[in-house]
Amino acid sequence: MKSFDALLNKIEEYQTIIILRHIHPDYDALGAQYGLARWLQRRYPQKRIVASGHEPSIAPSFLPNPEEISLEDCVNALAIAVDTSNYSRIDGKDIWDTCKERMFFDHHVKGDSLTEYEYVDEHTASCSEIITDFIRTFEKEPVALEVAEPLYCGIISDSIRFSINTTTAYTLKMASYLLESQLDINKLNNQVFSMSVNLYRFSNHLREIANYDTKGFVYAIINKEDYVPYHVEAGPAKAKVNVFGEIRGIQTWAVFIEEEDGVYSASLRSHSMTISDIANQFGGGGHLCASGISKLSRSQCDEVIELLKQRVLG
Ligand SMILES: [Mn+2]
Repeated sequence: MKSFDALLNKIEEYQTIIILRHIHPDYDALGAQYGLARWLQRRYPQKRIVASGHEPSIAPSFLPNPEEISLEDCVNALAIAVDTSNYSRIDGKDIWDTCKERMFFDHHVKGDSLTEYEYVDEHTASCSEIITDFIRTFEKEPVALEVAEPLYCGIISDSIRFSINTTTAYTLKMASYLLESQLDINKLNNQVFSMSVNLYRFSNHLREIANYDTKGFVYAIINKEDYVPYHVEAGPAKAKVNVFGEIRGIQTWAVFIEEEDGVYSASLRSHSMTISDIANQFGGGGHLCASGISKLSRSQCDEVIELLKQRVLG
């Protein structure tokens, strides 16, 4: 792991710097990406700083879609990936592969060793707070609003409004620093946590189809016919896993969503019990108490459910 000084020195060597995020970007990935890109653009107006990737960004009213860059322009550039240290999860692997050197900032359980220019702290609630700390190290004044807003959204999104046990004094210190930029907290909370009527109604349906038979454990199998009628996408539908965390006495909860015919992806959550090892057994990963798995068959979903059940029943 490199110091922030060493990482900034490396950035300063390059004229073109391309910042990438993970596939299916969430607010933390986007917050870290745009927060870092906008800060670098302001600090080094003579450099070309590009926030890139191939998938559209969520909430396009708030953040722009990624900028396309030709691979020719990547040859002498530095690539920086945020919110992932797994090669397979980078949105823009062609860009990453083509760039001259690579760097990443992440807060997941460490994945691949992609480059020596890395900063990984799996004990932070969000990658956005790492980027905030990085910026704060070199910045005496509060940052511009356009830098602070995406970073703050990333922090409140991954820490679920400072409510899960990954939230630390460090998280709040970083948020406090961003607040010096005169953020509109209410506006940003609405931006991240409000939802369409369709998604709201889907989340009610999700509560209805869930299985509550095991004390302390709730799960739902979401088939296409459960979310397609609500006109919601699989990604936002799966993210509604969080509704089960509100149940008193719940320890572990999970959703399994059908993405293609017969192929499911899962989100596993717990308040404090480690569940990432179960995700690892099926090729998934993430955080100790918040993990994901992709490409599960329907019968593998049952296997995961059984393991979670056993974990809860101890
Ligand atoms: Mn994250």
